Amino acid sequence: MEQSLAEKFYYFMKLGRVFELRAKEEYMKGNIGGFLHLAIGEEAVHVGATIAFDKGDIFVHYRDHVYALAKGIDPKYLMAELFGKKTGISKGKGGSMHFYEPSLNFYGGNAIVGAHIPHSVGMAYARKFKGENTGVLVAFGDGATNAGNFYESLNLASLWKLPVLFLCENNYYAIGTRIDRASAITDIYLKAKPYMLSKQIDGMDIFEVYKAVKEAKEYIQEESKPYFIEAITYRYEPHSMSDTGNYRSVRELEIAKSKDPIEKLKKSGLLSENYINYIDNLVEKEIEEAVEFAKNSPEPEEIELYTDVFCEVCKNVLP
Ligand SMILES: Cc1ncc(C[n+]2csc(CCOP(=O)(O)OP(=O)(O)O)c2C)c(N)n1
Repeated sequence: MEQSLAEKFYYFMKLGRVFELRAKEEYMKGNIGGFLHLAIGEEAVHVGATIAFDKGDIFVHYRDHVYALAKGIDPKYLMAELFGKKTGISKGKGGSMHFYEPSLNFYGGNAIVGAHIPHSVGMAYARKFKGENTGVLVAFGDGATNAGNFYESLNLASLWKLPVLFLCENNYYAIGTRIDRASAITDIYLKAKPYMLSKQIDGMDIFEVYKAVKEAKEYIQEESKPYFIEAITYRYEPHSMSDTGNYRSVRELEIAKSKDPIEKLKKSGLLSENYINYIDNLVEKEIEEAVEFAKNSPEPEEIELYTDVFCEVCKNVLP
């Protein structure tokens, strides 16, 4: 059990890292436009949580690539989305921040900080109302927990006993602002404590993330109550491609990288050298194919500018 899980973790963390390193390269070449937020260093949280949450609904912020890959979306369609191509997972219209695949219960990719937290609570309400018991997970950064809608969401989820797991990725920064310059409470899980069960975990250890999310999922489903996890993590890259990242010292980065989740998993002794080499080669090949697919895909047609912009069903809501 441990070994097969470890193998799955390694595959998805490596896939995520190679996907993002390649996306960075293609961005520098001008093949990808708009924003690009990388999650390199945070893979244990993104992969561990997604796999542990299994078939439930997942809402994430703009740092969405690794979550989408771990949810099982083909890297080809994700890379094509970054390239703005018709074959992209959101028809090439959303780009990096708007991956979306409702058939896999993956609801983005959201660009506005914290805006998806109330959406996830709405989804949990709808699921409960319909008697569906799959659970909802919402992931966001530490910066998002300073916004008003974060507290409104905790309040309603607690008041209405909704099965939602709030997952905060505390990577210490909101763009270039360090957590202690923006938040009066820096142990983020304490912000949720008055509302629900809440804990802090090591987000660089994928087994710890997996175990905590799995237990939380069982709890929210069985009790129909919300739960909060703060995962301590770190992003190695600047906030986005347009950020120089010069607000962090070389030493700070070195310390963070010494806790690398992929290296940590390798050292667990659960993976054979053969398996690691096999996956390393496989992932390089998969990402190469994804880039070729993206390059060779057509641009969206002009008419796409007008599709999926307004909700057709909603037209009938107002008289
Ligand atoms: C409502 C809103 N305000 C500001 C921004 C600009 N912005 C984009 S990301 C970001 C920082 C958010 O940091 P955090 O929630 O910690 O997530 P992280 O990027 O660290 O993963 C800000 C201020 C935005 N997108 N939306």
